[in-house]
Amino acid sequence: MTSKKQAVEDAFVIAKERYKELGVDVDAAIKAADETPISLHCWQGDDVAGFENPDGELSGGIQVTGCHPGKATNPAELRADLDFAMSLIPGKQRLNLHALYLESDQYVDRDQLEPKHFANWVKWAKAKGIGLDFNPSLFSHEKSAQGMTLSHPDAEIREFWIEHCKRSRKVSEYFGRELGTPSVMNIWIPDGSKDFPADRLGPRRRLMESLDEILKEDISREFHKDAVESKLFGIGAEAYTAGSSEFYLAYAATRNLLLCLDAGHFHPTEVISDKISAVSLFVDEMLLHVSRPMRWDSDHIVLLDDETQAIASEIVRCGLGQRVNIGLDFFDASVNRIGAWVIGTRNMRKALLKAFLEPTKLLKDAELSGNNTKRLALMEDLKVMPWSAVWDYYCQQNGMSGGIEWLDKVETYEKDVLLKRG
Ligand code: RNT
Ligand code: ZN
Repeated sequence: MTSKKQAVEDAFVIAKERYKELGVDVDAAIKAADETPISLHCWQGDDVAGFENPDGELSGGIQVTGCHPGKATNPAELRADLDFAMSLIPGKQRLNLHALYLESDQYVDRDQLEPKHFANWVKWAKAKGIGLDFNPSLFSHEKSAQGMTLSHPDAEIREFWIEHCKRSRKVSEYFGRELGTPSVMNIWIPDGSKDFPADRLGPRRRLMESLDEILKEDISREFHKDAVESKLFGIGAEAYTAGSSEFYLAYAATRNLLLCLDAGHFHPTEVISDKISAVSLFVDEMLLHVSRPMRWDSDHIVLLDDETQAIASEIVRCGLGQRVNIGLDFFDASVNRIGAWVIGTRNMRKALLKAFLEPTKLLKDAELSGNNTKRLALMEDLKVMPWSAVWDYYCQQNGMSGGIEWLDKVETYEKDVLLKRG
């Protein structure tokens, strides 16, 4: 009987032949998929709680549901869980941190944040050889309780959040300097209104002015990059959000910032895969929050579904690998949180591999020559090409299985580690 390892290799050889017929260089595709960084979001590990005030309430119109036991309750636990999750996912990874995940013996308010509060994260990232990304946290705080931060009519409250964002840029710059890879810092604010506002312009003007103030100091892109994230609505901000799509698209384009596209932040039939090409013509770089909205901005775990595939395919077809930063943004507390990271991140990586395995030129040639029958036939045929044999081989090369062998390990970890947490 052939060993499992041999079977994976045999299937790979056959798959390679099939792709060769289409002119696809499988080894190059594996390499490209492997080297595309995916930034894991720390907040899947503890339901967006963080360490500033772990018992505080999550607010700002976002919601985590579920009560699966064993969430990380301190930095050591979160890093252990991340180490474990990351060991089950192939390819280049980064970690995306929120300001809430600071470490200090005393309470540190948001306007007091300093790079030193993240020294342990930097040490950890250095040891792993990965980059860090960052986010100021403008929610879960008494000064955001009215659902307004940078657009608040009270100048004192705006000042507080401006200071928080300025300090966050310093933390982000510190990440970039220490780790030798720029940190992408994403500003998302919950600002909005539950019911129809009388003034839609005022908050947007104040938001624009606050952002301009935050961005005053020039920081080299070698270390730090600023991104802004739009949103259609939030819980309690159903009628209006100050930072809408038009607002931030124009803002990013005029201030030379990165635009963050979150898959759950648009009208239900709108998809970010269709926005990437358009935005690429006017904005240098993008950040993606790959997520899965279900009926609303529900932040479900990323699936290998049509939209995840379309996002990856757009990045590859448009040749935007260097200009699109891939981040994840989902939080599900109804399943094992490490399993959530592993499933969602592996799905993103699978989508990238499938995208790189595509004979893009064949498709585009068919389209250009007006042969849309061939285009459709090819696209459909690609769905049943043996990409999973390539995936299995790729995982095997990385010392892991392409299937769900990781699940046994996660279940053991749950029993031995997670369920023993207080
Ligand atoms: C909220 C935004 C934002 C957050 C994270 C925690 O709707 O998507 O990106 O999910 O910053
Ligand atoms: Zn997001």
